[in-house]
Formats: sequence, structure tokens, C-alpha cells
Amino acid sequence: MYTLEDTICAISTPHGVGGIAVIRVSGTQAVAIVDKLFVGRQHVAQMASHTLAFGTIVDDGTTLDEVVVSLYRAPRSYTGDDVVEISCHGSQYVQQTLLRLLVDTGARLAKPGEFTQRAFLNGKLDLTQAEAVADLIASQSRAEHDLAITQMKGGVTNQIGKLREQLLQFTALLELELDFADHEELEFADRRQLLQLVAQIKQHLKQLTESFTFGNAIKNGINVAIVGNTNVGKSTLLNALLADDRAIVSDIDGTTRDTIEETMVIDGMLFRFVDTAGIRQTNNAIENIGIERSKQAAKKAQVVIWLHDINEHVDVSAIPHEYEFLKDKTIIQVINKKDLLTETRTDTADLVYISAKKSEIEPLVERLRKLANSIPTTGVLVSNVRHYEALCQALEAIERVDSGLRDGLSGELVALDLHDCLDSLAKVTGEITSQAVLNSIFQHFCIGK
Ligand SMILES: Nc1nc2c(ncn2[C@@H]2O[C@H](COP(=O)(O)OP(=O)(O)OP(=O)(O)O)[C@@H](O)[C@H]2O)c(=O)[nH]1
Ligand SMILES: [Mg+2]
Repeated sequence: MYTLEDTICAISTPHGVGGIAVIRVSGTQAVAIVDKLFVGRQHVAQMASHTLAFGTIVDDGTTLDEVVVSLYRAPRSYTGDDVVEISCHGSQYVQQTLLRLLVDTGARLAKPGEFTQRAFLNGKLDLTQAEAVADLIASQSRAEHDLAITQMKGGVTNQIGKLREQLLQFTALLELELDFADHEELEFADRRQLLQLVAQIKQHLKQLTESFTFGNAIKNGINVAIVGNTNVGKSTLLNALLADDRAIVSDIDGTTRDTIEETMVIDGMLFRFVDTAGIRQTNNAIENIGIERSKQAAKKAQVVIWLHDINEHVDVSAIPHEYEFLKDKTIIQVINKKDLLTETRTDTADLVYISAKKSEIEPLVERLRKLANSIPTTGVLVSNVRHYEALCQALEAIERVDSGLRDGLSGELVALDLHDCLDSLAKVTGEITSQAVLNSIFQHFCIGK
């Protein structure tokens, strides 16, 4: 579907009106095409690479706009092709006309992510770095941003490189054994050494796959479900957290029917709060659908805020039977409407008191802050499902190598599993890939990147 021969173009800045807009042209004909439209002190073809020139874009003898062109000669450009970027004024008319002129002159409209895909195909980036570009563009929190930058700088690639080194060392030892299979008395690579090396690789792969829990939380946000009986103030709490009148609040039981999800960044970490329908026995079919959705939201959440009304008899150990599945999640037990409290209470349980209505929610926010800070954000964390799945396959393969060695499996068979492991790692960086995988990755990019 994609070819490297075409010269492609797209508006790289957001759609709409702006101060300036940047239109990017990449390919062997980029310079020639722009030169047919650009009038400056010199032709683009005569410009030195990595320089700018001021001039006008002329359409049929009339000036369309005054622009600045930047030239990046292959291979020292983002895509690895010749790239010309035209900075024009951000009028939609100018942008669209310029794009049409480029197409009329021989360029083709770029598909989503096609510039980055070219960078990958031209060997400027590996696949993890290309994916990091999309993650960086989509990042909403500091942690997400840091994760993308580490990956873009080759964090994951370096880890894979280390693993591959260990694996090659292992293969060399194993092959030495294979070469001398006729001389059983010769033991070049003793089993202990091989097993030690396998243990190291396994440990390394385990660390990487386990880091996905954190990486995923950073990338997709920490899901927090606000759950509790009707009328305890769940929607009021969501509004207080967002400092916005997002959800409908009323003293009628069963006000919230559908789940409402909103995001917020606390201490650099993205949180996804889900307000849910209050739990109660009801014959109302629609409300029951809402209650079922509350359960689903709680199932998906990593953290549950279990909210109680201060006048409710609170038995925090008594999570309703049908919510048993919450056992393994982080549950924060919160007592709301503390403004209604007249006497002081001494609780043994770990309860957080708030007044959502009065926006006195600091003790709860403090808990969330602690949670945000407990998530490691430095070092290499796997945050991409595709990487996670390939690393899990690599881990499975190395576990087979391990048990194969212990069970005295022949060297050739062990080598097969070893190659499986190497192949899985190569899938992460994109050394082994298919057009279908590439399409599924790049279709999620924006046009112009
Ligand atoms: N005094 C007091 N009232 C509160 C507080 N928080 C919420 N309320 C009131 O409690 C009532 C119910 O609030 P909601 O936020 O709609 O409760 P909910 O848990 O979302 O209820 P459902 O959607 O029906 O499950 C409203 O009248 C709120 O004004 C609080 O901190 N103090
Ligand atoms: Mg509600």
C-alpha cells in the first residue's frame, strides 16, 4: 500500500485557523515540486541543506502567500527522504490551496503516519521509536510524556539489544556444544553456565513484562471507579474533583444511570474517574442496567473509591457479595458529608473523611497523590500492548529453553526455542514485521506526522 517512490505532502499543523501552518513535502521530487511553486532569491534546489528561505508561493501568476521554506536533504531529515517544509500563514484557504497546488504539481496526499513510516522504512527509527512518536503526540501527563521520550530515545530498543546480546552469547555456547557432539567427554559450555545465562535472560524478560502494569497505567491513565449506594454523593465528588459541574446531582435516589468518565492529571499522572450508578435493590429496568455498568466499571478499575454517607451505618469489611471481585484492587473507603457530623468519631478502620459538597476533598486527593507517586516513572517501562505480547512470547520461549536444558533435550531442539525467543524480540523493534502490523500501527497516527 505504501511506496517509497512517491513524493508525499500533508499539513502537519492542526486543522483550522492559526498564526502559521506547516506543510511538509517528502520524497525524491520534493525539491523539484516546491521549486515549481516557490519564488525566492534562489531556487530551493540551490539552497544548502538545513537552511531557510523566504519567498512567495505563486499560483497561476498571482501570489497565494508569503512563506518560509526549510530544506532538509536526504538522509538528514525526519523521513530520510528530501524534505521541504513550507511555513505559510494559517488561513484554511491558503493551506488547502497550497496542498492542492502541491498535488497538481506531482505530490500525493500522505496517509496517516506516512512520514513516520518512511522514517522507519528508511532506517531512521525502529518500530518502538516510531510508536513513541505517536505516544508523545498523544501524551496528556508528565509521566506519559516521560515514558514516550524514553522510548523515543531508544529505551526499549536498548533493552532488547542487551537481551539479544545475552541470547547470542548463549547461542554461541550452545553451538560450541553442538559442534563437539561426537566428543561427549569434551564439555566446552558446561550446563551450569548455560543455565545461569538462561536465568539472567529470564529475569530480564520478567522485569520488562512486569513493568507493563505501570507502563500501561501511565499511558492509559489509572482507572478509578467511584462506587457506593445511591445518594451518597458520588456525582458530587466527581464534580468536586474536576472543579466542574459535570454530573447531575440531586437528592433523588438513583440519579446517575449511565457511567460518566472524566480524566484529570494529579502529580503528573493521568487519572480516569468513573462516576457510576448507585447500588440499591430496584425494579427499574434502566436503573438496573446502570447498576450492571457500575459493576463493569469497578471491574475495569485499578482503584475503587467506595463512598459512604456519614449517616449510613458503615461496615467497611462488608463489601456486598456481588462485589467480591474487588478484593484484589486498591479500595479507598471514603466517608462523605462530614459537614453533617456533629460529634467527633474514633474509627479503627482506615477511613477518609470528606465533604464533596463543600469541596473539602483534600484528604482523598492526598491519597491519590501518594498513589501517583508510588508508580515508577523512570527507567524503561513497557507501555505498549504489542511490545508486551511479544515480550511474553519471548519469555515463554526462554522458559522452554530452560526446561529443555534441564530435561536434557537435544541441542538442536533447544536452539529452535532460542530462535523463537530471538524472533519475538525482533518483532518488538520491527526487524521482523508484516504490512498488516505496520498498517495497524500507522493508521492511528495523525495525518502530517
Ligand atoms: N451535606 C452534604 N450533602 C452532600 C454532600 N455531597 C453530596 N451531597 C448531597 O447528597 C445528595 C446526593 O448527591 P449525588 O452526588 O447526586 O449522589 P450520588 O451518589 O451520585 O447518587 P446517585 O447518582 O443517585 O447514586 C445531593 O443532594 C447532594 O447535594 C456533602 O458533602 N455534604
Ligand atoms: Mg450520581
